[in-house]
Amino acid sequence: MFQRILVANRGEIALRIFRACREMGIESVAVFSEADRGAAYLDLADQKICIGPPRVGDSYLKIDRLISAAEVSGAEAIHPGYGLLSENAHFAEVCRDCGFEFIGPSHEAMAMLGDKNTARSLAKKAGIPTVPGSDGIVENVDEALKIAREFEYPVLIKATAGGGGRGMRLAYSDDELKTVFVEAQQEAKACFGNGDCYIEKYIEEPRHVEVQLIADNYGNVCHLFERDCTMQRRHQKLIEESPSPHIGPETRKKMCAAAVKLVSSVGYANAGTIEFVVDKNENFYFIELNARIQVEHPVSEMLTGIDLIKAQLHVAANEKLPFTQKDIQARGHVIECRINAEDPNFNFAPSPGKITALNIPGGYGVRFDSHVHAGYSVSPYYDSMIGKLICWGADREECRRRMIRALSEFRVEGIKVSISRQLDILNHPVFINAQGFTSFIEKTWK
Ligand code: MV4
Repeated sequence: MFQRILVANRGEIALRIFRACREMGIESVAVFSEADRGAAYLDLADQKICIGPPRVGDSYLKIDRLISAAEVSGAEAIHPGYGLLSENAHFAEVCRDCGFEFIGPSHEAMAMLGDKNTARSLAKKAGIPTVPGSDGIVENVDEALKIAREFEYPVLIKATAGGGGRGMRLAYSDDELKTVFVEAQQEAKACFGNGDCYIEKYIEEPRHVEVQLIADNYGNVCHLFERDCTMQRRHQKLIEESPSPHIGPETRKKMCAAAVKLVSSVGYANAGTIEFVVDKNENFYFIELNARIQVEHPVSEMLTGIDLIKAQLHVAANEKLPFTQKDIQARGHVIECRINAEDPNFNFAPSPGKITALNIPGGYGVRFDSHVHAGYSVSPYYDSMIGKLICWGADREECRRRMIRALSEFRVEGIKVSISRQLDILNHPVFINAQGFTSFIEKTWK
């Protein structure tokens, strides 16, 4: 196992990794920008190195500075966290070429599965249900029209270099398709440097369900069941839960088996998440694979009792997974609410500033993963998420009530937070009766 790991990230996920390292007797190295200088969470690492000015492009995304920090600190491995460079295959390759273990999948697997069209083809080849649609990249509008007529509207145009909702366009008719197809290609070219798009039939009233996976270098692949992420606003997940209330045990079994089969078929190692859309008849379809640890990983940890960050470190150190699938049992129900420094009465606009007072909820079955504290200044330079409130309950209703109680205890002064909307959702009959789909929030609240 490693003696020292550099965490190429910031905030709550950096702290999450420092903590796992501390428990494993591994030294951790923090990096920070000038905007994060003095943040208390940095002192929970064993070393901290300034890597530049506040803008991520001048600090947290600077591969040369991260590698230099790893070099001078004597780190043997680098954990990318999520976001930032976590799915940048070039960064993973540079880490390896410079003699550092990248704590994640190989850069080859990352590049292959990060291309959405390739991932879709690999899923098809592995016999995983995929959405009806084009057989590969669609070159022009005429081809797009032919495919849309074959699979019937509405259809989704997706950028192969996109993901997470970026570079997606919906079309309900030939006229719409003629416009949005070109727009999608142009946006993808501008955003990702690759304008290639493919087309899928749009699964209406979709539920978004993803399966957590962890695989080692010896062919052992385990799932930690699913997470339901249907409660989203503009592709920002607000509430995640497990088990999903939208699928039954049979669908769960098939979905988790499909996820394991796909990852086993492509020789993927470390943590990953396979995303599916589920229609109202519980049919599920492969959408994409996320080759990183995700924000919502604590949901799966609280459901199964498995520490995913520690599992990642074991895999990266070329050890076998310290558990097998039969050791992994789901117990109870888990709900996670992301706590964002955003003003729900001001269209969720970011609300940076100094936290002058903070009361963090607690009690049985309540976990708060956060790097903030009273006196901490939420920076305008970075993502507005200041923490994640995760609750466990013996069943969904106990868990829902516990989350409502915990959110109601949460007190913060100096910034606005997005809690009121989450309380609205948790108290809404559509959520309580699990009748929601991905557009529920945007359709219910303006
Ligand atoms: C879909 C879909 C319905 N049909 N694909 C969006 C980003 C990526 N993570 C998966 N996404 C979807 N792909 C087909 N063929 C529904 C989603 C989806 C979604 C779409 C529009 C607006 C919000 C959404 C939230 C979750 C999933």
